[in-house]
Amino acid sequence: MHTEFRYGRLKYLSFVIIDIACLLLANLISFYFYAGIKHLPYSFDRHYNVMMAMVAIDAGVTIVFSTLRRVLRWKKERELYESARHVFYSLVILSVYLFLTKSGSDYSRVIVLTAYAIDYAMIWLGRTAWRFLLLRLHRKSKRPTVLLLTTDGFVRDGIESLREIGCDVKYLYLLKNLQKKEIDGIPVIDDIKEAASVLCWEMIDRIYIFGLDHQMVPAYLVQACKEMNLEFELVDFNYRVIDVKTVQSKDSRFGALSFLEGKRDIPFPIRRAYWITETEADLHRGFHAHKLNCQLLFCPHGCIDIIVDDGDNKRTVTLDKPGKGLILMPGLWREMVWRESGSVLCVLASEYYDEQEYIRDYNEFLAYCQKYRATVNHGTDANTLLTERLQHCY
Ligand code: T46
Repeated sequence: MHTEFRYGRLKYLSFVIIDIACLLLANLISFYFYAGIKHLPYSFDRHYNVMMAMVAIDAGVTIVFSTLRRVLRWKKERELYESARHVFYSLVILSVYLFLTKSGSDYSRVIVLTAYAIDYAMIWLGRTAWRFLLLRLHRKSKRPTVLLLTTDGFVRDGIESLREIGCDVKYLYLLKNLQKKEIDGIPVIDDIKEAASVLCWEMIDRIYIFGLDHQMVPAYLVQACKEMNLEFELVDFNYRVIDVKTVQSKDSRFGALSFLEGKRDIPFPIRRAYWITETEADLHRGFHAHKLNCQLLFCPHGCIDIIVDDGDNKRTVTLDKPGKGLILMPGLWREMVWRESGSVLCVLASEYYDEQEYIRDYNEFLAYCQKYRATVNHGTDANTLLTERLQHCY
């Protein structure tokens, strides 16, 4: 609840006040129906204590059972469910309270039950109407506001790519944050629950993923987005050359040490590592694409060309030093050409070896690209094959 409150203080409080106002009004209506207008003050005086208990319980239920979590963005069916949950818990707690204080017989049960029944209808209507109003009043900026989900290694590229497509990056969520509070003036959120609260209460328009395998998207956020009817979007990313951090020893006899860190440099879970050795110059390998497998290639010794083909364009990346890496996301045809004999190719992969997941026929690969370009329509900047994989998030 505190994260909800932190990012939407006034909005959150306004919902609490509406709930309490609905409850008080429901009680008055219930007195009226039960005792009639003449006896209203009398019924009111008699029920004052229990009504105050109901108000206290109402506020307590909101806090303890988080019945307002994501209220601003949730769907209509969820409104019905959460309102029912709220009233049900309140009723149960009130019954226990009356039972323990042995004061149940002091109040009319019909009034209490009718009040809760009316309260259910009223908070449902009240929350819906208030939410509608708040969303209407929310002034949309010309550029869509975005929460960007990425890794440390890609954050600047991600911000840049989003700016290029006209988005305003309001918050960052990094898979492994190096205790940075902000990057380029954009606040970094540490906690996944806070990220979900920001999306809700600050009414962020979109959530973008830059360069992550779908398995790296936190399940909590996937669930939260589902609840808020918000879909993940992608900024284009199908391959990327990265700098592998390298520590060069002062004394040249000690050589150099290069290292890669999961979640920071590698945007997918590592399930497999393999390396290709004992090679001759001008060796050609590869000639396939992957449907799921994400990989990071590097050459700690020698020189190897990697020809990357996305079905439309071919690019060559030369891995000629240990401090250079190439990330290949699925849906890319690759060919490796050994420029020097004895060159070593090392690969970190997101999937276990599975021949079914390879596409080894080039025409089949082109048809595969074509199929997704034709069927997936998910924003102009998103790579269609990546988008397809992102469906796994849901
Ligand atoms: C890729 C490039 C960069 C296994 O049994 N387990 C494994 O983990 C791998 C990678 C391969 N194999 C077997 C399958 C074949 O019988 O090793 C044999 C050679 O495999 P392949 O012809 O696929 O090797 P390359 O060099 O063409 O491709 C490899 C990877 O397979 C591929 O994923 O992207 O390196």
